[in-house]
Amino acid sequence: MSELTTNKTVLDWINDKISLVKPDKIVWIDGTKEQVEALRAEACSTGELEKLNEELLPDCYLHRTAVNDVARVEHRTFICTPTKEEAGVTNNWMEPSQAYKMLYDIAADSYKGRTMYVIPYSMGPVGSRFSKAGIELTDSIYVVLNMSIMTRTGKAVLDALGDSNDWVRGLHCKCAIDEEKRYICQFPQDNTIISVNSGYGGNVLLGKKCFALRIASYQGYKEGWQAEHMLILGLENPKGEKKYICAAFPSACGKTNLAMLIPPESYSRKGYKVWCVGDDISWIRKGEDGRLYAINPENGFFGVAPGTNEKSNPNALASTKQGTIFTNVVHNLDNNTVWWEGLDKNLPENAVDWKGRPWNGKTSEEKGAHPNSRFTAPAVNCPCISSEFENPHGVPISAFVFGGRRAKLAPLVYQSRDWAHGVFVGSIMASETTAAATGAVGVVRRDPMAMLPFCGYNMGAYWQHWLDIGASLDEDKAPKIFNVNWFRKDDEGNFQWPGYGDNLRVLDWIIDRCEGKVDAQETAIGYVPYAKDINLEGIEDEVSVDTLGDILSVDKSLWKDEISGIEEFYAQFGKDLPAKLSEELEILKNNVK
Ligand code: OXD
Ligand code: MN
Repeated sequence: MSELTTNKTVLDWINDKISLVKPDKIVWIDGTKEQVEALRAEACSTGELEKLNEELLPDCYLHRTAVNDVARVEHRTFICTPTKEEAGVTNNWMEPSQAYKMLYDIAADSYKGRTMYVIPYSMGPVGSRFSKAGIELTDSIYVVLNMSIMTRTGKAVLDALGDSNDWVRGLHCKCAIDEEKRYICQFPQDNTIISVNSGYGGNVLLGKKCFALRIASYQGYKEGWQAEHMLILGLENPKGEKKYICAAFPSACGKTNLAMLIPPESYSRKGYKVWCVGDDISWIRKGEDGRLYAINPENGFFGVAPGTNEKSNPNALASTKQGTIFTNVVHNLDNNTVWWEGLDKNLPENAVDWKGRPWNGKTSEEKGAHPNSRFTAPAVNCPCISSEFENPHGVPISAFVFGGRRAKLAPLVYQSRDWAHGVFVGSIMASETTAAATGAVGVVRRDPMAMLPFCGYNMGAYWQHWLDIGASLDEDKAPKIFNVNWFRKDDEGNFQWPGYGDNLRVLDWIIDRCEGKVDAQETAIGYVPYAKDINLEGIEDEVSVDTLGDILSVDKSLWKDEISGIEEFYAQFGKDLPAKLSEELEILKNNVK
């Protein structure tokens, strides 16, 4: 098949990679349905995909990865900048020429006997001023089909790119899926990503974490915008007014659930609605009116399957009913559908587990789906997808929300005093580990802005970038910054807040604060709601006014302990820590005295 562009920078780079990996055949992905269909058929003929029940799950497929290749590999992820300083203390670093040599040695001849797929893709709607193009070369049809869901692909992307050199190079080689030679390397200065020896989504769908966060965060730093690990949701009130919130949480805090929240009955009855613009990544820029606008650069959801069900997230579940690729879930042979732990009580008995072994949900001791099994679902399937999803200008942001899992420390919600304090609040974000994640429960993991594994440059410079963005905004136009904690526990270890849809009650207060409609009490850590201002209509039996008072309380003695943790965390940044953040820490210290 012939080349789809005359862009010399594109063709030269591809030719160079062809002579490195030596494919038997080259296929350009043109973005047509016919090509996707043909590739699906080919993947089914080799067993790479299995077609699921066409009536129950039309156009849906199942894939299993190698058992040693089921998650992102942070310890094998590198930021390859000329100096270690540019990558900063929170990233693994490799010197670029050394990294290229190592990767090219691994990649050399690795496409022999295989096909090279050339995927032109756009992060963001094609033609939007927010959007950026990428080209991923891969030897995996699974990658092509996932990228076709997660991004906008095909000739239109190349047409929009024209002969520009502003595009991100991505080379993916499956090689032998050897975990000892698995590397995910980002070269921010070269707009380049190289991923070898993996076939798992987060390592190989190069548009997502590698480009839209690691490379893009660096592009944003250089070009005056932001790439953040944030969902975007729109909250519509009964008057039809929509306000948009961007929110960042570490993994296992329910980000996809919040992005697709179903309002409680007492709210939906009055006409409140929640619209999903994105569930994982935001690209944010200043608009002509001086406000910040955000787009979701993705085109689909790469969600964790286990725990997704009719109650936890009916919108996500509905999104998976068509055109979806399931990875490492249970294959129910009775009706040729899929299942995972936490889907429903109908445990399949005649099934195949994620490792491809016969599995009986009623008798097996082992889990059937991998805990990190995934669905790759088109965003258009989502019943609550926002009408602004494709808006090339993005949506105006009223509030940034940070959060984590803290049993006692952080109140249900608090607002920062101002932008710089808000950046401090984001920088000290942390979550306590759950039993499911590791053996050790309650260990505090710092994950500033949920960007620890995704910031493509020095975290200190990233914080300074946040501070600089704030300084460039008029105060009345800058989004307000909040922190939430859905996970407060009583002394018996029970969650005190119902979470899920009821989190809307907190978002409602946040929007009221943004509009200056409600007072708050100033505490040592920021503004906390008066209990009377959190609407408990319909959950008075579940959450008493006393309980609400409890989860809104700020315990200064706990914050004193927290300060030691923050100091220890900050210490590693040395001179890279912005002075403003040290000042904010001093203010907090004084406030909790
Ligand atoms: C994700 C993650 O998969 O943050 O989105 O790990
Ligand atoms: Mn994520």
